[in-house]
Amino acid sequence: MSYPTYHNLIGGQWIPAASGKTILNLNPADHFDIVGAFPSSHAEDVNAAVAAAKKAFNSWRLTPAPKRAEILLHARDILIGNKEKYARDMTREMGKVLAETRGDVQEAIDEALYVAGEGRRLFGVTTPSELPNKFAMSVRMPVGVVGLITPWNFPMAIPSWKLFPALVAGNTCVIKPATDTPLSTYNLVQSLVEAGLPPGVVNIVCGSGSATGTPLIEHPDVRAISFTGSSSVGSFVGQRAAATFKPVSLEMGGKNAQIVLDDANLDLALDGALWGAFGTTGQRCTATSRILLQKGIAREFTERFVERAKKLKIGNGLDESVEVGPQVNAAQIETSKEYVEIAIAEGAKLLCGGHALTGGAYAHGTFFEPTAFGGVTPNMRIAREEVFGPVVSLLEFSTFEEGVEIANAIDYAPSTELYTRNVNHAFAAMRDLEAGITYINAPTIGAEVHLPFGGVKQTGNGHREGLGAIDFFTTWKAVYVDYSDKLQRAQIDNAE
Ligand code: UN1
Repeated sequence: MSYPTYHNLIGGQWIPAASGKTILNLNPADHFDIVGAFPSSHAEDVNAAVAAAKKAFNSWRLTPAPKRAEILLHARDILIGNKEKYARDMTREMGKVLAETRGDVQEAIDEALYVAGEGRRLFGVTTPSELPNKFAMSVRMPVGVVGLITPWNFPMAIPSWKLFPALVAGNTCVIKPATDTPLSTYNLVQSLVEAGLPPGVVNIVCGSGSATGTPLIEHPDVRAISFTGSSSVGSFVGQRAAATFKPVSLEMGGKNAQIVLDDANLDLALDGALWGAFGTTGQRCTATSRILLQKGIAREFTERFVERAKKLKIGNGLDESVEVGPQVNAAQIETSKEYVEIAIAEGAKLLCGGHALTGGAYAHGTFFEPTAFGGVTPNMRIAREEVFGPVVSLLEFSTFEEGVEIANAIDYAPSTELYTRNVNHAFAAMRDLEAGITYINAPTIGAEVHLPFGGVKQTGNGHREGLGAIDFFTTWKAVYVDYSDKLQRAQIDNAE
């Protein structure tokens, strides 16, 4: 089968990796469908990309921010025009169903509009000086060359969350997309190039985390790193970046809880649970992986949930009737299998699913059945560790307070939700659930681009995408202008 070969983007040129080697990008629904060959890059490719970004920084930082923002707006039009094509490309390389990949492209479209507005804001603050005839202000400055390392589960949205705010703030970028899904990053960057982005402002280097990501993190000319991925890799990224005192934004794992109280609208809670647990085949850091059921509704909810989970149509995401696509690769299938074994060994009850699908239409892909476990207790590993697959645990509790306590007794916390009709419990949950996001009567997935996105505890290190990204991609500079025409010594000449 013939397939296209892609190169790195360095200083506006498409250049093969110095190694001459490539990594194949396969369709997880059909491994005979090769999406393309992408460069297998190493330190020398990274060095060239960083040098190009450093060179471009000199003029990009001096381009007025409203002009930088206009390029984002043009890119947005190009994304809108190509939305269907880019969604299909994404389903082919990542597997999630078309409705979701359209949503992923839409998230980049939304991000472009939101962040372009920052081009005419990027507000700083002025404040009175303590001395007469002296003016004081705080202005946002770009950081410089930034390194962006992005995951495969939101192959266009997450790169856009990082690239667009970094660019509008005047930084230049080197992006390393996940090896499973580089094409969507190419499509995103192509939209910027067509919109008029100058050469070298965004550079793409493809390759593995160890060969490509590590030299990017360690490069002395890279001033900040933004990473989304697993907690184990994130811990490595944070430690390596700390060696050269680079600011690093980490967005990592989840074990998100949906709490359903006895007074909830059960139909709504069921819709939310199925979408939260099995949307994107469970491969979101915001996916619902624990459903906490108050005792009064636990039995009915469980029966109805399992009945509906069994009926979900699994298959190739390009088929519009399919509800659950494949997992992204064989390693993810192994993790799902491993956690099914762990849960059974711990005494949890397999309610549905539990197997990889291998025969017939599934023979050439990496498919896993929507899987639910009942009788799960909070201390079991299946209730504590991230699976990142279509595997959900059902737990029971008695009181609202106990539900919140179980939801909070976990190391990872991007997103939580509560289904209830009781306004007092809703407001208590908004205050007491430990998470970056709390939903009331809505699933754990579905964050909008203009709110802060990120988690607490081991999900992140305190930074936020969306509202908050500009804070990460700028650095404050204090500026004082003394127009007194004499030396004025702060803290001394004006002292009592
Ligand atoms: C992720 O899982 O890493 O809120 C991102 C959501 C999406 C983004 C998820 N808008 O589920």
